[in-house]
Formats: sequence, structure tokens, C-alpha cells
Amino acid sequence: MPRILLTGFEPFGPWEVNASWEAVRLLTGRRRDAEAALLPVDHAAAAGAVRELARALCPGIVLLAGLTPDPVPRLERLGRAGPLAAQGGPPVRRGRWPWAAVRARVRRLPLRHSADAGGYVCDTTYWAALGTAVPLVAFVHLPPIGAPWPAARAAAVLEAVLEAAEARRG
Ligand code: PCA
Repeated sequence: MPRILLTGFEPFGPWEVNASWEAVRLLTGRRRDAEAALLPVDHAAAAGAVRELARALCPGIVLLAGLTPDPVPRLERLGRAGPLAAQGGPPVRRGRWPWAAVRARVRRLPLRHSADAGGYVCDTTYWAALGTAVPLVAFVHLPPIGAPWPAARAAAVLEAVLEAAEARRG
């Protein structure tokens, strides 16, 4: 069983590639203990997929990633139900991650801690993942793939965030 589930999203809007999936694929290729899942950009479908993956794989860690036009990656600390509020549960859930350990680890890479995951599918998918029993769950928003952010650098951000949680688990 993989200990770690990494998720990225399909392309959407004006983007022909989604940086999150490119980074997740690269990182998963380097690890034996991780499984990658590609999520659809649809509130209900992505939430359903992430719940089903958590149930089927029972990972100890879920790190979700998505694309944002921001120039700097963001570590999201809150997930909101938004249009999925009718599914029940609290409207806002807190991410479960050793936040301070992340700061120590990514010192050489730009990363902002954020309390607003944007209100779109990333936000609701994070909220759904936080409704599962998985002990460690966080979300990283990555900039579009381009000159300052080739896929390898985006993957390095994800890896540093992931390593902070792994160090915690020992
Ligand atoms: N970004 C969108 C949805 C999928 C993705 O990669 C978001 O920020 O909600």
C-alpha cells in the first residue's frame, strides 16, 4: 500500500498543461511509496475521487496540488466547502501538516503560507480531503509552468513540503 497519495488536476481554463500534474508526476516517479492521482476540475467529481482514493489506499499522507496564476507557490492552510456545503460538515476545515517544519525546509524556495485557497475546485477538493481520516493533509498551489517555474522546480517545492511531513512521521 502506498503511504503517500499525491494529486494534481487536469488542465482547465486557458492552461494547456496543469503545473500540478506535471510536478506530481515527476515527484511520484522518484518515489516507491507514493501514488499519483489526476483529478477532474469539477467540484463534486474531484471531491468524490479524493474520498474514494483515501478509502481505498488508506494513505498516511495526502498532498494535493493545483495550479494558480500567482507567481509564487502557496501552501494552503484552509479548505472551504463552498458549493459542496450541502454535503454537510463544517464550512471550513484546517489543513493538518507540520507548518513550521515546512518553513524550515523550503528556505531556499519561495513559498507563501495562505489562508485562502481561492474558492474554486482546489478549495473544495482540499475541504473534501480534510473530511477523511487521513492524518496528514495539505494543499500546494503552484504557478504555471514557464521560465521561472519549470516542472522540476515546481516538483522540488512539493518535495520539500512532503519531506516536512515525512520527517514528522519518522
Ligand atoms: N486550479 C484550480 C482548480 C484546478 C487547478 O489546478 C483552483 O485553484 O481551484
